[in-house]
Amino acid sequence: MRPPLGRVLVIVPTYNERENLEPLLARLHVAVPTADVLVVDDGSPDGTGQIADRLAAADGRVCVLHRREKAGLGAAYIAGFGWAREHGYDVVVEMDADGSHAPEQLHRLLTALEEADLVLGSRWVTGGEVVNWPRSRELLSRGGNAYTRILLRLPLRDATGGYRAYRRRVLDALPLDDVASHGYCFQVDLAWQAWKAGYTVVEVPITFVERVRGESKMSRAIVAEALWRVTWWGLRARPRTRALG
Ligand SMILES: Nc1nc2c(ncn2[C@@H]2O[C@H](COP(=O)(O)OP(=O)(O)OP(=O)(O)O)[C@@H](O)[C@H]2O)c(=O)[nH]1
Ligand SMILES: [Mg+2]
Repeated sequence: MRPPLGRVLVIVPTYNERENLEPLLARLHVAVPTADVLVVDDGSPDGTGQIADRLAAADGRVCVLHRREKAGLGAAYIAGFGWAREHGYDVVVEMDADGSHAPEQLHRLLTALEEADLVLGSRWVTGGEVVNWPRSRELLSRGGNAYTRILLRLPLRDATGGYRAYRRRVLDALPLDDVASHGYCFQVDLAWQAWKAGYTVVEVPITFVERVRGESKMSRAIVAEALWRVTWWGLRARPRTRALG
């Protein structure tokens, strides 16, 4: 039976996630058997794309979008969103491949989406938590979110997180072709645009577990991009906000 929300597509972007993809999809199929999956692989040198093809051949719920080279998380999701729209999905979920986003908690996001347009899995609301993060990483995430909240006046605790569920109408309305953000700020960008457009954005607590296998793609460049873009958006929006207020 389909959930009342309609057809659900979980997009999983991958770059060198050879050890993580198969166990993640196995967990997802158990947790939400009605959800379909789109793996968006950016030509992973470690063969993740071939593993995804094998999983797709064995299970009709899985499809793969192969992209030639590593072009960043944002671009992978934009391509995945386009695919979801072409294939008529009603709900689109973002989920990392590394196991940090528990498929077992997806039902929380989908339940909340019944009363919302965009649901963010949040580490920094009551009940949310992070497992196995060094203090430095926690400070970076909390600090980045506080900066975003203040500068953009965006009333969200975890706008940088990447475990979320969109209703199709939000993706239809946002100017996805113009989104230039790559890393974490891609997540901020979409949450901010959805919120500015008047959509209902809610947060539900999640338990985020640091990756156990494979390498992080987090880099100084990703943090720097988030910092300058959020600062730029905030400064650009401020005079207008004041003039309106
Ligand atoms: N297709 C694609 N996927 C990417 C790219 N960069 C990262 N990913 C995937 O995006 C997800 C998040 O990347 P991670 O490396 O886990 O980044 P992170 O969660 O911020 O960092 P850690 O907490 O250290 O794991 C993972 O599924 C990655 O494989 C990219 O350029 N292209
Ligand atoms: Mg990760």
